[in-house]
Amino acid sequence: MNDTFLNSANAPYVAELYSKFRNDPESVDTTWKDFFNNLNEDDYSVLKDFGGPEWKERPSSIIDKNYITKVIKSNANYNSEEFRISTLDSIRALRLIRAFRINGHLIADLDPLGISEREYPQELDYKSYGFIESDLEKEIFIDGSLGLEKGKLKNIIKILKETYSASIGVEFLHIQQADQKQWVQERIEEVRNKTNFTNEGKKAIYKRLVESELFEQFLDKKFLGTKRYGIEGGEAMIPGIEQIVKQACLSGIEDIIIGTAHRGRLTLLSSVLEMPYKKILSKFQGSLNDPNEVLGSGDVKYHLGVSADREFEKKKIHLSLTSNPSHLEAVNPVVAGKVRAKQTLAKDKTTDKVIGLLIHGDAAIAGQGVVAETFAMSQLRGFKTGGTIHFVINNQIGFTTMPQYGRSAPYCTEIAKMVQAPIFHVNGDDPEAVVHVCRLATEFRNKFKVDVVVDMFCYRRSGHNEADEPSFTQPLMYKAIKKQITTRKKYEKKLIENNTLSEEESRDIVDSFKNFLDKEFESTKNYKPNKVDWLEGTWTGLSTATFDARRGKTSVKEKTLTNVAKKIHEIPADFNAHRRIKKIYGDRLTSVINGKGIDWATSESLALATLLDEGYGVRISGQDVGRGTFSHRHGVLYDQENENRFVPLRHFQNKQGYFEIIDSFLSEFGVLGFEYGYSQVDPKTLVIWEAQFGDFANGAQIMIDQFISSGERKWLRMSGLTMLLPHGHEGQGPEHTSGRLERFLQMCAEDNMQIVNCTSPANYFHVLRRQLHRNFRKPLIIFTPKSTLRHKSNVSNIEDYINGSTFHRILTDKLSVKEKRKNKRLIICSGKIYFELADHIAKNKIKNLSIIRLEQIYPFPYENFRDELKHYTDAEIIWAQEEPKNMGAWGFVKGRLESVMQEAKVKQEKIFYVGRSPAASPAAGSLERHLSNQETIIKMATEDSISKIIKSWAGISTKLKTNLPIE
Ligand SMILES: Cc1ncc(C[n+]2csc(CCOP(=O)(O)OP(=O)(O)O)c2C)c(N)n1
Repeated sequence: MNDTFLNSANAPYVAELYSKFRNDPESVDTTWKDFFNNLNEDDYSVLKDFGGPEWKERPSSIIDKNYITKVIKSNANYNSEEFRISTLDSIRALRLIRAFRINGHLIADLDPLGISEREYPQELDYKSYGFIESDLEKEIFIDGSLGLEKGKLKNIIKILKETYSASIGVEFLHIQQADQKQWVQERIEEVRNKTNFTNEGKKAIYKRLVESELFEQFLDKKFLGTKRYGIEGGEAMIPGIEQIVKQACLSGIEDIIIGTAHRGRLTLLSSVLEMPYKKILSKFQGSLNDPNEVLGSGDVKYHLGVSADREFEKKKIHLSLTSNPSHLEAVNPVVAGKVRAKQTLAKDKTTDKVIGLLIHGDAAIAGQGVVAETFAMSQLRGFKTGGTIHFVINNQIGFTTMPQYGRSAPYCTEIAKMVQAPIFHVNGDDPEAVVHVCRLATEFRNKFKVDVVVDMFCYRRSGHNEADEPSFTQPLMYKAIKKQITTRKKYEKKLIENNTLSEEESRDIVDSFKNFLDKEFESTKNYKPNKVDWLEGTWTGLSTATFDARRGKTSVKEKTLTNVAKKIHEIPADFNAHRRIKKIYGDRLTSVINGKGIDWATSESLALATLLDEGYGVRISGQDVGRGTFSHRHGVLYDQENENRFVPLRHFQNKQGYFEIIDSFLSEFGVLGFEYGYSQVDPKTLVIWEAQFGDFANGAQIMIDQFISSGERKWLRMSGLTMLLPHGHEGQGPEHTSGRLERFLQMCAEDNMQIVNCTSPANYFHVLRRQLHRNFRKPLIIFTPKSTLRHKSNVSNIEDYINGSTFHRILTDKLSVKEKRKNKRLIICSGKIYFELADHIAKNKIKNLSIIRLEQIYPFPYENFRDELKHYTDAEIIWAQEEPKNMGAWGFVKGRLESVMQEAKVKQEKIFYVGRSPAASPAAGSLERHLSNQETIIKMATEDSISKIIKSWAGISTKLKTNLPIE
């Protein structure tokens, strides 16, 4: 009888009949014709899958046409009514199976509280397919699906529920890659999505649960009301993460960089990173012995970064938990950047040695845009890391906001589908299931090198923090939570019931851990933390910054400069570069050889090439940086015949540092975070991020606030990240004008970063090289030119690059002291306006006037100014800027300059302002207005008397009908 029904041999027969029918309905027997005609669209697609899903390779015996014909000929029953009915049953059952694979997760038992209401989807009801109750006992052929040739309908449903709708719900059929889909399906169906743990394995899970539950309880008791964002209700995360670490280690991964949410961080530190309990406890007691506290301004306990070495079966793995700000999810791209840098340093091209692990909250992963940015970069050439493992502590609430008000999609993980990541939803009250999916997720990442997500449904036993009263806003949920037995106790009961654990044993485990905690608490009294470990590994040899001029040795030998220049401007003979680029490259090289007129872009490539020549690495990323937004860089050339790329700095000589130049995707927050992370791992690579226009850095403000400007103080982690922000008033309207210099300056304190606005290519050369030629690292923000990239005076000569030349924090006119003293007016300015002032002065032959350019605005060069201002004690001193008065450097420099003027004994007490009036928008919309304003500023600064300048301000104030000074 077997042969008469659908099986792997005759399934292709039906499929073939069907395809014949599709081509020509008359070509098949009339009863088959009726049969096919009566099927619906879904049935058709199942028919197409007969013999296995389309992605699966079929055994050759099945697709062998001769074999099929033989089988068919030897059996007359193929055309019988009985065969047709059994085929129809098979089609229905296979449709049901498919429905479970797609949507079985919708009825999975995911919520430990069981309070979320869900409808039973019709498509998961066997009756929707035309089966009736009595069919449950019917034997149905299912063509090898679920590993079965045939089975009773009720058994098929049972297997489906176990596999797709028990404690685990899997979303994977959105994946387009056939092999990935097949892998997930096979891995879960062959074991019914369950690992049969050994007794030892079960006890290990139990111990982790004990540790997390009891440690949090202990903290609660000892430090009542202190915020710690406990994991209670989501304890299964700990054995889950432990499994990820173990599996990763056993498969050869040597490093995991972890970014985590606030929730459960302390238990993660103690249990997975094995940070001594006494150390955590001493933090709670506010230990002042901790060098981390003494050097920096410190941070709260649940933000600190830590690293640890773990060992499994004699294999070692290094874990580093990245310090993070409170700003949820902001750490994600930082982790990705760190992973990429570690992979590069370890020459881990196949991404088999270093991985990223991100732990999220459910509200945060659904709400924060940076999550999408991090997924979006996960497979891009310049940013990919071979897949991140994501773990969501889905406690079904965000502070006081319920999921239905916190996201538009049914799951919080929907965003992961943008990269077709498989998503394993799992009930956090089934710790074995959590560990099982964590293993699958790790194996999946390691096999396919793409992102994967575990979404652990759990609950939050207390309020948002331990001092919060949750029933103000979620009274019903918290009634249910009060009644909820802990995950550990539930699991303990299960293990005792199935004789894995005796009651005595469990009591022993609990008691001995309690005693251990008591002892650890006791020993905090004598606890002395170890020295700060922040300058080890790749940071060895570096130290903290000093307060001298800190020039670094940045000049190079003339021979080196010209040699390097020749190599980086050489275009291979067989590469068809664009005609104009050949000319540009030729002109650049000539300028270096002649030692005259070296422009901005040439200077930049010389700075990078000389660093590479010295063995340092360089990485530049940002939108369209290869060519350069202003078509000035040409760091990547394209063959005009075949579009092949040629990156001159990448291979200009055999022995050189690693160079990457990456046209980033259209993100600022994510990319800047990534580059910051990269810079934290590798201090010997100059990491540069360039904004398309400076104003777009506002999209990355979170990175600037929480990491770049404050990271060293908060977490003692230095970064030499360099940001290039094109900035300047050029009549292009409010946007594209301002890199918001004022905001950066407002954040400057405690030597946290460097703000530079260079007006000479040589100074740009030195400031870039200086980043790696000192024994400390500081973020460097450079406000860069746009139209003045090509200004005739924005060029340097070779002597400014060689023979001990250095970066200059201020640039002064080349005048003798006598000439300086004679000058009646001194204009101090910063950036592009210098060229306009100098042009106007030259054109109009204006005499008795000097200009000082402030090239490094922070750290403010007090001493240089003091020494220089001594020559201008009788002069009128003006600050000129093109930005509106409430923007640019004015607010920052005014007080500083006045205090230096006082020190230099300058007669004038207050510095005069010449520039645009305060404005809401950075620049005027029309070009005419811009030009006329610009002209007024230039003329006022160079020609108008001081009394006229003062009057003009008074005029504005009258116009505004206010007596208040306009400041
Ligand atoms: C960007 C940002 N916005 C707001 C907050 C304040 N905040 C801290 S935790 C939290 C709720 C987070 O919910 P969820 O991600 O579900 O994690 P849970 O606290 O439930 O573990 C909020 C709104 C923050 N830290 N970061």
